[in-house]
Amino acid sequence: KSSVNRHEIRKIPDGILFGTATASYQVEGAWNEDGKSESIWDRLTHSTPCPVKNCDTGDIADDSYHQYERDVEMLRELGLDFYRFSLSWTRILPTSFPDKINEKGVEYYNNLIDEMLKYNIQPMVTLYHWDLPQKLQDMGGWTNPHVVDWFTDYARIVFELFGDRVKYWFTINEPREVCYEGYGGPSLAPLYNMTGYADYMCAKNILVAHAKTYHMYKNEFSKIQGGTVGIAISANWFEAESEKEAEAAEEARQFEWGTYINPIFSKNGDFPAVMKERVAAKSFEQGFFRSRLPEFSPEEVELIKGSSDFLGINHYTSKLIYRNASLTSDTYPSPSFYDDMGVMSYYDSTWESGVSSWLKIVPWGFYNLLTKLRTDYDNPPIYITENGFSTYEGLEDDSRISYYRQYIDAMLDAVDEGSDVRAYTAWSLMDNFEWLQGYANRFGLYEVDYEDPKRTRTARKSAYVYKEMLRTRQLDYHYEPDTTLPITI
Ligand code: PNW
Repeated sequence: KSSVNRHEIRKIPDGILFGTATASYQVEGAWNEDGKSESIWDRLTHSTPCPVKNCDTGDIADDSYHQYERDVEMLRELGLDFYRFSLSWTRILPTSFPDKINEKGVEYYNNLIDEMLKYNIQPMVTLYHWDLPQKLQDMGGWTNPHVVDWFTDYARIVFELFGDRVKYWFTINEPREVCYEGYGGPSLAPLYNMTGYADYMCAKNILVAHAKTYHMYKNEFSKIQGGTVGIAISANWFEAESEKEAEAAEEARQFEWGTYINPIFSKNGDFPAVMKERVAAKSFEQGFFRSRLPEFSPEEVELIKGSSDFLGINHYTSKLIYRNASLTSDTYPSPSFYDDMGVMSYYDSTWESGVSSWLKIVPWGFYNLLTKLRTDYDNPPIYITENGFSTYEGLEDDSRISYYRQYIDAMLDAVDEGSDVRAYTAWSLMDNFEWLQGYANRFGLYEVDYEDPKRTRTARKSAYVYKEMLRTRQLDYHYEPDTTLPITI
């Protein structure tokens, strides 16, 4: 564990870019307008009984489809270097395939990108942030190996349409959540709930799709367009409960994010060794004829290795890890991802919590994560693609301000020791559709009024603080904004 330095006033090194992020389904609305077709989140939120808290849907969400000018105005109010947003596959390609390009959808993204560039705010664009075309899901979605072609075809269209202006690309947002929460567990669309099989199939396919997209860009677009391509991987910190649990904690890290980081960023590539051995051994024990974890061919290992210009990290919180000697098949269903991993986790009861029960404030975990990534993967360029805190409604969000200050402070500790952090992204620009939690949990620097058909956005106190931090390039724990004054450009 590190003791995070709490400087009273801390200089933020030049060169780190600052921005905020959102995702298409969480903010756009206009779910069936202008030719957009159905995604897995449209299907899920429209199903009965409604699976989302308060039966919320993203049908209208923040109405960003009609309010992109206001969104860009907020980026300007904050003084951001960049804005990270994602594209809706079904808005651009309503058939899922490249045979029909939806001009209205393309126009929306052109407008958004051009409006940002007018004010020198760089677009950082995620190709896939969870809203798969329903039609592709009907054919197995990320568990079908053909998804590699479906995804690279879509990516090609996107590079052709927007690559003249977009220089930062992320292929996939959080493969771990797509695969585990969507196909393994029951907490994201398409709610497959087939852990131990479907999550692993998805993991393989998503990594191959990512790598092929990366190489396509490098081979066919980068010379003309000159952009960079990476991926955004969720990586929380897993700390050993005590010294004797060091090995258990390392296994948690390898299963939880090594699955996706190791194949791309390690020297030898492939899934982590401990994971391959463990899942194979368990599978044979359980009577399978082969490992439930699909293998990469040697060619695929090479294809995936090094297939990112930078490592995007979404980081929110930390957990404590121990191995329970009496871990039985009742602890976790068997087979399952967590049974394969074979360790227990919990939150220290003294850690302060956000409104999301999983979000505990543990800034030193962020420092430990960045330190580990630097030493284990030869100091890759890192973009913090998400970091943020949830509250209920209300403009006075001191807990969010405190979270941001402590996490950025911890990040700068790692930077001082050599971590190559190039960008920091606050999640989120504004409140939005928080997946199965609906609109109850709020992550925004700006509050969104969901009672108001216009979805009016109002700066929270944290927006003032973030703005001042970027303006002065200083982290100041004592700065108090005057929120009676409007936030202006
Ligand atoms: C992110 N965890 O996911 C998503 O990328 C956003 O769309 C979402 O709104 C945001 O978090 C807030 O929930 C997470 O393991 C992935 O702690 C993993 C975790 C948390 C959030």
